[in-house]
Amino acid sequence: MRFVANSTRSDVSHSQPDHHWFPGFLAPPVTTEMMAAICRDTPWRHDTITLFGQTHDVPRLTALMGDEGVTYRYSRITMEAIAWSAPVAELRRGVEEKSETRFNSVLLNWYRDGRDSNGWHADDEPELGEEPVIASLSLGVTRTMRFRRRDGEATFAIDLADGDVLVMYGDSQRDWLHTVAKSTRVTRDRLNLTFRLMGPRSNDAAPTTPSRRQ
Ligand SMILES: O=C(O)CCC(=O)C(=O)O
Repeated sequence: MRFVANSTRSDVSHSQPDHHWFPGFLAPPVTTEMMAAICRDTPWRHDTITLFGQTHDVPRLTALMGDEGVTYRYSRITMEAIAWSAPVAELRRGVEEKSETRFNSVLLNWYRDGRDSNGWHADDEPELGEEPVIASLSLGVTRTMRFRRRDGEATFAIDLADGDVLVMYGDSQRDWLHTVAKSTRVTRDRLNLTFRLMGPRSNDAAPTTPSRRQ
């Protein structure tokens, strides 16, 4: 894989989540080939979620890959990690090198078109620990990721294009929520992989903040 050198590092400030953006970290044809292989070969889940007494399909397809024994629970959905596939393991190596961070799992989200989405939430489940570093790789059509501070004092948005990596640090999950909203303009699909380091969940407690997603 060939990786780009340019990137944008945020200032640590109140107005933006602490992040490092590597636009075009991967380029076509690698992105296209990787996306096709992963979408074709992954055993996708289509979970349902119950919020406020109503049950809905999760508006995207998902999968969790990782080291043996990794489990992730969000919004009352439990995912046991399946083994790393060869292309995803290769992407992990590249993303770990770029972010200088080790990851033991990845949550894959396949947005089939603009009707698919990811609701407002933070990745703040107990197994992620405090102030986790999360690296997000996007493949396929560009989608906007929006952030809003939990205290309502700032918003921020970033267009994530094919091959971009966004590394989120420290305050990104603690002080901010994020979403990928539905868009009638988007007619093609996008694959997003968020690499995480997950520890065991120390108890069965729910997350301390109401950061549910749909
Ligand atoms: O699709 C994205 O860029 C965001 C994914 C996300 O928020 C998550 O997996 O927690």
